[in-house]
Amino acid sequence: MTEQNGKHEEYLLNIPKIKFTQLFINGDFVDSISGKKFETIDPRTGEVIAKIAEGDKQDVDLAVNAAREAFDHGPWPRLPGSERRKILLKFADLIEENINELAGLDAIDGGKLFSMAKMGDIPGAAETIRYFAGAADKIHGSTLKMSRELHGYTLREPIGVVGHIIPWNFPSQMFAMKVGPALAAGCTMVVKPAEQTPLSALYYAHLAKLAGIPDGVLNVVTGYGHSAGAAISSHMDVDKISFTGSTEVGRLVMQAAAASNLKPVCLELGGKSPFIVFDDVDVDKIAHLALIGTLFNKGEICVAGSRVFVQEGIYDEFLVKLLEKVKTWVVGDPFDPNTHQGPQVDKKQYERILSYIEHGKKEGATLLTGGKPLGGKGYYIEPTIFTDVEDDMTIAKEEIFGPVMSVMKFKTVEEVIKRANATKYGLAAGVMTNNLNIANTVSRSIRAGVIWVNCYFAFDRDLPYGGYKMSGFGRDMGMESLDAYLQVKSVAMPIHDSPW
Ligand code: TXE
Repeated sequence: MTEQNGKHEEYLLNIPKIKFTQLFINGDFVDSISGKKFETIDPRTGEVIAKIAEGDKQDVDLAVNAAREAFDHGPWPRLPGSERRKILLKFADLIEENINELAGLDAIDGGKLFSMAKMGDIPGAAETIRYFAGAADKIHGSTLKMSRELHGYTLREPIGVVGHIIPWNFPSQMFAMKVGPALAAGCTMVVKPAEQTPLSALYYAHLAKLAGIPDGVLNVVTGYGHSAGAAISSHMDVDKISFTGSTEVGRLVMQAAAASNLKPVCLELGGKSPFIVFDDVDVDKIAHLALIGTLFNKGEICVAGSRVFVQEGIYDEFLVKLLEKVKTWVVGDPFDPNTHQGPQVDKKQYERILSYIEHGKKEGATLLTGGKPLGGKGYYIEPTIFTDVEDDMTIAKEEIFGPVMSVMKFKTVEEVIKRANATKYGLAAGVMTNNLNIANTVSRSIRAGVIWVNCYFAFDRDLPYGGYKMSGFGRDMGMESLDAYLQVKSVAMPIHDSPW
């Protein structure tokens, strides 16, 4: 583990000052009506970074009213798409100009690697905004060939006021992938960032205002899920919910949406993705990829390929390579450029992961490496690999959301397809083979929203992703996600005289 909090280390200069701690409603930073605040914690130390305004139902009402007014009477939905595009491009430029500050906020708030945030998350967020900015002036309906003497066409209109409820593992990317298409479509919105990582969302709100996004279009209510989040899901004036988080809360959001105004929801939930390795691969290369597939972002990623199925012919060699590689994996301060893995986001996740590790040990899996907390303070956990994992063990079935890999042996294609699909989740899968027939067969047989063949985490703005089964429904990214923020209106008129 690298040294934590070495006061004289240059990399600690990247720790940002906290500028925004209030709710952002109707273009202004304001305190919550109750005056309450909650603490956001630095997972490197467990210490308080800042006290943040705790929004609840009353604040959500204000934010939704502002968004409603901006939707019903404001300029944003009525602007030509080219005008929205210009403003969104400016927003993206401002994000890039503030890259250090934003990367620092995500690193201190969520334990994310500063280097990764700076190279990936923040420029990625800016590019996502640009991708959807480019779509803002290309939202078209169709001309319909009707069966009678009628002329028909469709209009695609913004869906209205959107509630975005987002998690803590990718605060910037999640913000951009939800807000980008909704803004491009002409929607107005209320964003509730996760209570663990509220800081960057408030900074994005400030940049959105600077970019010229009109007041009321983008509101941010920080606070807890059971109060602020629940108030958004059950609000009668919210027209659509886009949620990313746990399957349990996804169910609550859907129930609240159904019990209130039947608003449509998109849910991107948990996963337990298989990473399948056939015995014709370059073992060294794929062992490295498998490790990244589980440990990237300290395992806090919904598409983690944490169920690693290895064909029997290379099983032993694969384990040797995994062990060799995990020894070079550095856990430490996320601001240190040498670190591969920072602390887990908070105490709750840290304890939850450690308890899954205990389940693995008790249920008889072999602990190849890791399995313990690291360091005196903060929420660090050793990269952990279990072998001889059986399909019905808890660690093979449940989403751990931490640096814990389960390795399993298989013999045949048919067997591995069956076992890979034996999960309630269906978010992603990896298929590692040079045999095209196998790659095609497995890709088409796995019930999951994204299949990566001979690669993993190959995200792209143009690649829609989302779940099958209890991993949810709806897609983020790609033009599919823009569709989710649009309504289709059909218009019909007689070509000559009215037939009626
Ligand atoms: O998630 P929650 P938690 C999974 C992962 C993780 C587990 C628990 O397995 O270990 O979920 O994490 C808001 N109404 N994922 O407890 O609670 C909450 O404030 C409305 C996978 O942090 O689902 C936050 O903004 N909203 C995942 C968001 O929901 C509510 C990413 C997510 O928090 C609410 C995160 C309610 N009643 C966790 N209760 C992924 N798919 O990437 C909470 N929230």
